[in-house]
Amino acid sequence: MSAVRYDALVIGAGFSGLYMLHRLRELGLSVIAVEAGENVGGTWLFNRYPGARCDIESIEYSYSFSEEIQQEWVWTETMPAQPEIEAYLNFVADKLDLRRDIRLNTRVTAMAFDADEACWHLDTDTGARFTASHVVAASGILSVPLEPDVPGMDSFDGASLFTACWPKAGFDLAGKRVGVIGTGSTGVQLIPVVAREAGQLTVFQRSAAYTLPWDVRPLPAAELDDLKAAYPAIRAAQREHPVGAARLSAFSLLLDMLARPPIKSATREEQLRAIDEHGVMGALNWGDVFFDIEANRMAAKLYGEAIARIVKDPVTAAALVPTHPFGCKRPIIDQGYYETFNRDNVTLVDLRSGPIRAVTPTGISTEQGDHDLDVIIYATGFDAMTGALSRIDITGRDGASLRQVWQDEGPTSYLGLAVAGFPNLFIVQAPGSPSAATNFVAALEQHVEWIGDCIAHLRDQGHRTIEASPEAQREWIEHTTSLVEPTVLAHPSCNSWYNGANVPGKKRRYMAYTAGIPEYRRRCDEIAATGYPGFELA
Ligand code: NA7
Repeated sequence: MSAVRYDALVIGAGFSGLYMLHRLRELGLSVIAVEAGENVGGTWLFNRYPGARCDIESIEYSYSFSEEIQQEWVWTETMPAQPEIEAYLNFVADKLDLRRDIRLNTRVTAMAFDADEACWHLDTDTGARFTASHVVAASGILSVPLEPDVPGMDSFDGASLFTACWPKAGFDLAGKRVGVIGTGSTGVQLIPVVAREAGQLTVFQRSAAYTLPWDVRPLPAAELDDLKAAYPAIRAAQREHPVGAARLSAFSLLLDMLARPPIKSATREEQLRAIDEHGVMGALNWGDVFFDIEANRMAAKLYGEAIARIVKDPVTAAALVPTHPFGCKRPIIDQGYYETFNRDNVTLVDLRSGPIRAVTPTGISTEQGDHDLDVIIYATGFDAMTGALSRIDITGRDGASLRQVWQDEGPTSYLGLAVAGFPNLFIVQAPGSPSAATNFVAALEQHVEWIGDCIAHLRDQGHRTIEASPEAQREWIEHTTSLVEPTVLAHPSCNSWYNGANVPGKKRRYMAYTAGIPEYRRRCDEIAATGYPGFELA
C-alpha cells in the first residue's frame, strides 16, 4: 500500500492522543491518529479490571481546554471508576468529531526518519503505511504490561487473567479459588472487589504496599452543578498547583506532608496520637519522611502499628508492613484494603518468606507450599514511560535506534518532550517530564498545547525540522536527576517503575520531573519565547 503524507501523525488515541489530534486539526494541519486498540481510551480502555479507578478527583482528572465539554459531561463519583472515564473519552471523541481521523486496530510497528524529505515513514501491522512531517507519540506511560517472569504460566489449566487486558465481557469469579499476583496500585484496587466475589482469594505479595484509605462517594447532581459553576476558580487553582490537582488527592497529601513537623522530634505520645486520629495515614504524615531515610523507617514502623489495629491476625498484619521507603512507589489510595484481610475467604502469602517457584497446571507452587486455584490474576505492572516506544522500531537520524539509545544511555530526553537524534518526533510525557509525578491530564494538556504551538511555529517560520541537542538533553537529565537526589527517591532500596527497577536490564533513573507543573510550564514557555534554545531548527 502506498503511503499517504500528513503534516502530523499522532500515535495513540487515549487521553493525550485525542487532545493532540484535536489541537493539531484546529491549527489547520492535516493530521491522523493511529491507535492499536479497538476503540479510543488508551489506558482507560484496556485496564477494565474490577475496582479500576482514578486516584484524582474527576473534576480535576478531565480536560480543561473545552468549557463545553466540562459543562456537558456528568461525573457521578468524586473519583471516577474506569467505565466512566472510558465513556467520557468516547464522549469527547464524538463531541469533537475525532473518529474520522483515527485509524483503530492499527499498531505502528516501525518508523524511520527521512532526512532528505524531512519526514517520518511509518509502518503498521495492518500493512497501511503513513508519511508525516511530524510524529507525536501519545502512546502512554503505562501502556505496556510487563510480562510476569513466573515459570510455568502457560501450563496452568485454569483461567489466567491480566489486569491490563481484562476481558471486555468481564469474568465471573463467583465461587472460584482465585490467586492474585501483585500488590501495587492495581492489586490494591482489585483485591477488595475480588474478595467479595470469589469463593476463596489468595494474595501473593512480593512487596507490601503503603496504601491510604480513601472515601470515594457519589457526586450528587446539585454538588456537581456547584462545582461546574466554580470551574474557573478550580482550573486556576489546578494550574498553579505543583501536581496539577489542587483538591485533595494522594499527591496533594504528599505535598502537604512537607509542611508537617518531623517524626524524629515527635514524642511517642505524639506519634500514637497521629495514628489514633488518622490511622495509617497519620503514621506517614511527617515533614521529614521524604528527605531522611531514618525518619522514613520510623514512619514505616508506626505504619505497621496502625495496620495491626485493623488486621486481626498478627502474622498477616506483620506481613502487610512494607520494607521499602515510603514515597518511592506511587502513593496508593484504597477502599477497604486492609479490612479485606480479616475476611474468612482471604489468605495472604508473603513471598518474602519464600518466593513463587512456578505456576503449575493446578495452581501456584511457592517455597512455602502449593496453592490450588481456578483462576490466576496477574497484576504485575508495566514497562513504564519508555515501554511503548521501545517496542516500535524507531530509526532516527543516521540510523540511530531509540530503543538502543534508551538502553545505552538510560531513559533520556530533552524537556521530557524530544530525544536528540530523532528530529520532528515529539513525545507526550517522555521520561524527564512531570507526567507520573503529577495529575496526568493536567500534565498532558500542557504538553499537547506546547507541542501544537511549536509545530505551528515551525510551519509559520518555514522550518522543516526541529531536533533536540545532545548537550541540552544531558543538562536536562542532570537537572531532573538533581531534583530527586536529596530525597528518599534516590535511596538504593527504592525500587519501582518510576526508576525502571521493575524491568530486568532497564537502566535505572528516576523518570519523572519533580519540580511541579507550574515550574515546568515556565521553563517550556521561556524556551518557546526565546527561539527554542536547546533545539536546532532547520
Ligand atoms: P506496580 O505498581 O508496578 O505493581 C506491580 C506489582 O506486581 C508489585 O507488587 C510487584 O512486586 C508485583 N510483581 C511483579 N512481578 C512479580 C512476580 N514475578 N512475582 C510476584 N510479584 C510480582 O504496577 P501496578 O499495575 O499495580 O500500578 C502501576 C501504576 O498504574 C500505578 O502506579 C498507577 O499509576 C496506575 P514488587 O513491588 O516488584 O516486589
